[in-house]
Amino acid sequence: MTRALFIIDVQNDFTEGGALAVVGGAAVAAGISALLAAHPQSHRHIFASRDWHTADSANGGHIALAEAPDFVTTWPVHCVAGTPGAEYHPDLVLPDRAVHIYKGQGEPGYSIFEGRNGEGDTLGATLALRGVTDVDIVGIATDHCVRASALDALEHGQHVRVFTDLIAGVDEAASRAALAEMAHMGAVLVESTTTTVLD
Ligand code: VGL
Repeated sequence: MTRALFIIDVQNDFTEGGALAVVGGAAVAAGISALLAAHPQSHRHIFASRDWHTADSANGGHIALAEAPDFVTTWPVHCVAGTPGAEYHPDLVLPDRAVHIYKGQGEPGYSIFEGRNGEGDTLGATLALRGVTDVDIVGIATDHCVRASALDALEHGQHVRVFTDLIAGVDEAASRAALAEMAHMGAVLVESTTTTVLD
C-alpha cells in the first residue's frame, strides 16, 4: 500500500472572512496541521490543491461576474491566482515535501484531478508514477471540491477514505448528500482520530 493525502482547497477565500467563506474552514486548517504534526509518516505523498482562478474572467461559467451567484453552480469572485484569497489559510502548515496542485485556471476545476503541479503534470500521472494506491481526503468544500475529488479518485482506482472531522461544506443538506454519494461509490467515511486509522 502506498498512501497519499489530498488536502483540498484550504484557502483564505474558503475560510471565515473569505470571499466564499465556509463555516468551519479555519478549524479544518488547524485540524489538518495537527494531524500532520502527530502523524508525520502516515502519508508517503501529500498533495495540496488550490483553486487558482483567472482574474476578470467567468472561468468557464463558474464565477458570476454580472449576475448574482446561486452558490450551487455559480459563485462570487474567489481564489484569484496570486491574490491573498487564493493563499493557503495561515493555520495550514504543510511539510516541504507537499506537492502543490493548481486548478480552476479559466475553468470550474472542482476536482483536484483537473489540476496540475508547477511543472504542468496532471495529478493522475503523478499518482501512477509514484505508485499511489490509497488516498485520504480532507479539506473544503465537502459538497463541491472534496466530493468531486473523491469521486475522481475512486474512478482512478484508488482506495479512498474521507476524514469526516477534517472537512467543511457550503450547504449542510448538500454535504450530507455528497457524503452519502461518496460512500455509495466506495469511499470509506471515517474520523481521522479513530484508533488505527493512521497506522
Ligand atoms: C469550491 C465552490 C466554488 C470548493 C470551489 O473548493 O469546494 N466550492 N469553488
